[in-house]
Amino acid sequence: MSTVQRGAFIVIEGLDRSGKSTQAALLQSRLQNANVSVKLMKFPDRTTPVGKMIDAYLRSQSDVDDRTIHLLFSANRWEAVSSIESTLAAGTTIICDRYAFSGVAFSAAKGLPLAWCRSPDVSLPAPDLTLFLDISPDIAKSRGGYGEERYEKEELQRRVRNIFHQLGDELPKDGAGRWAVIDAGRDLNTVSESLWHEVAITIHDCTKQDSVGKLWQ
Ligand code: 2DT
Ligand code: MG
Repeated sequence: MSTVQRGAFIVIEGLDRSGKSTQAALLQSRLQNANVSVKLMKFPDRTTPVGKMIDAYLRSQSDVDDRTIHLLFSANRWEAVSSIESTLAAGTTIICDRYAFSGVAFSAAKGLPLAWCRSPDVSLPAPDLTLFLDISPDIAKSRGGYGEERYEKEELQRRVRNIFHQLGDELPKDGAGRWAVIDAGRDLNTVSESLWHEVAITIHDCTKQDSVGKLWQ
């Protein structure tokens, strides 16, 4: 029996309005054109029962205690783990719009202790590559649609950005599990080219590894 090379687990992180969803879709079609099997995922996944509670909270239709909502965001990732693992094992690359770094950054920016925020996500599948779309909160704000949901406030986004950088600084700049900072204040095509460059390296390297790593352990 021939073994299938596993897919790469690629996460896109960044502030609201940094272009994550647009770039994830561009990356998906570019990979498809290159005959790479690819699946798009996004967290929070608002379609599951847990995701529906998160959605109501984000749209301010419900109030949930800070620690409780944090654990729901984490649960929303854990409920996807078997699907992530089987997708990668089947040779399909995952492009994931937000992940555990958003989980820690937003809750810690609200004032919860960083170590506490991290712990429920420890040992989730570790991304092979995290692309951090870095943008200043004032540029993000000027992109429109800002302020519709909870968390879309400049002062909070500033704190979130700092924590993202702190989390990224702990990760390697090269090799497995690396964190790549992408200047997302540039035009769409330039950003897309940068992402493509990073992704191509990871997909190439990833085929040499057996299984996906575990986050923060
Ligand atoms: P979107 O705008 O991407 O739908 O995100 N968030 C996200 C958290 O607070 N914790 C998490 O674990 C995740 C994945 C970031 C909606 C908001 O939810 C925040 C923005
Ligand atoms: Mg949003």
